[in-house]
Amino acid sequence: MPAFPDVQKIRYEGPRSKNLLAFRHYNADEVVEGKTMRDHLRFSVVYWHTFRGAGADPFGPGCAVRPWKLSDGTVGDAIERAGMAFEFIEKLGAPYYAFHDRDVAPEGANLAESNKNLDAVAKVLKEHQDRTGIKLLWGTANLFSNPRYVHGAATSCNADVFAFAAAQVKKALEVTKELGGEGYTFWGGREGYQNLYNTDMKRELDHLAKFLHMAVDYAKEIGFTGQFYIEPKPKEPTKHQYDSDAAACINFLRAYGLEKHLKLNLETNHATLAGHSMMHEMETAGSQGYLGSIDANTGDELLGWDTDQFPTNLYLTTQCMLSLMKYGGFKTGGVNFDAKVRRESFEPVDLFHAHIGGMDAFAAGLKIAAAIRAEGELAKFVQDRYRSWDTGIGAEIESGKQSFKSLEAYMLKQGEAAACTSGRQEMLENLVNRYLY
Ligand code: XLS
Ligand code: NI
Ligand code: NI
Repeated sequence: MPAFPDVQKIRYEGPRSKNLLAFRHYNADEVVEGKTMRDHLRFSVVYWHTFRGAGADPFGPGCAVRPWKLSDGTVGDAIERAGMAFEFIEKLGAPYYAFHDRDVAPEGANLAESNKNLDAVAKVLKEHQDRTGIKLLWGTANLFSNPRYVHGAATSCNADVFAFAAAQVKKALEVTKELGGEGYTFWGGREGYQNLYNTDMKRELDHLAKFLHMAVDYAKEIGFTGQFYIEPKPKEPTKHQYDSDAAACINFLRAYGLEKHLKLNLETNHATLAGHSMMHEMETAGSQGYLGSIDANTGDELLGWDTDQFPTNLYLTTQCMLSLMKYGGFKTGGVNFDAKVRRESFEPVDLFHAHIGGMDAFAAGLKIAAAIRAEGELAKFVQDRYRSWDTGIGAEIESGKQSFKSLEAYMLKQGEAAACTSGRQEMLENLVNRYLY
């Protein structure tokens, strides 16, 4: 039985369309800068919010109406839900999806049972993938919901919990490989602290690194060649998450010899929780060669927690696409909608409206960014701003031909630095606006 009998395949109808169940900007086959929109954006639907989220908040349970069972239920329920999930993704026309082990299959009474459940559902997922051509962007393991993870997983004070988490990730890696997953993400669910009086931070960080090394080793052993990602987030659920932002993650990876094995999966709402813009996080990662994938969503500026809303802001998507294209686009990652509909949007069709809006906002962002890049004014301004480094003293500093001593001699002769020019922030903001309307 179809889950969405009233919704047909979502089509591109162009910017003038008034059909709210059609794309106005996302035209999968349209070529932008020599690549189709499909290949630029690599949209992905998340299993957790979209097929398991009921809309609960701290004041009450969720009230989402879904054609599938939202609670864990049996393996049979999970298999039925998988069919409906693929119906949704196929009608939406997203080429990818992503999941945690426990999103797709119910946890059993013990590890062996949980693994068996996962295998049974993975078999069905594989069939749906083969039938529809929808691919797995990345897999991951839920190392934060079960009470055993109360003090974290890889950073738990309890070594047995570390061992359980390792076994769970081992299995999740095998399943991800089996399903042809193009990546595997580590989000440090409860890897952080609530209170430093009871925390040995150094030991916890050492353990986290050990855990990631074990994952890398095991991937090699089984021939899983997908990209590993670490997903920065500064807080929630813990007061301080160790993977707090892009810069902290890159430092951690380099400090523990993991820099060749992981890239970052950046999320907009996590960036804002860290006091950064998404563009800041993308520039931080991109400039250091760590830009892997993005979890597309947005927060609410009046609420201030990880509300994971669908992105509709064209400034945000334009900035994301400008940064992404500057660093050469996705190699393995994609635009993954780690986003959920509001508790009040409880009808099944709201899932379509939410994803259509997010996809259209990113497609428009892509076109706007491409237009800005084609004109080249912004890039030229930046190039010009640094022109003192292209020749003369600047070029000599960059190429290592100068020292403090020689620079003192140079300045003693000059007497004063050449005059600075305006940063022209307002002019550039106006320039960007020109492409938006
Ligand atoms: C939570 C994270 C999570 C990861 C996957 O805030 O965004 O959903 O993306 O574990
Ligand atoms: Ni995320
Ligand atoms: Ni989040």
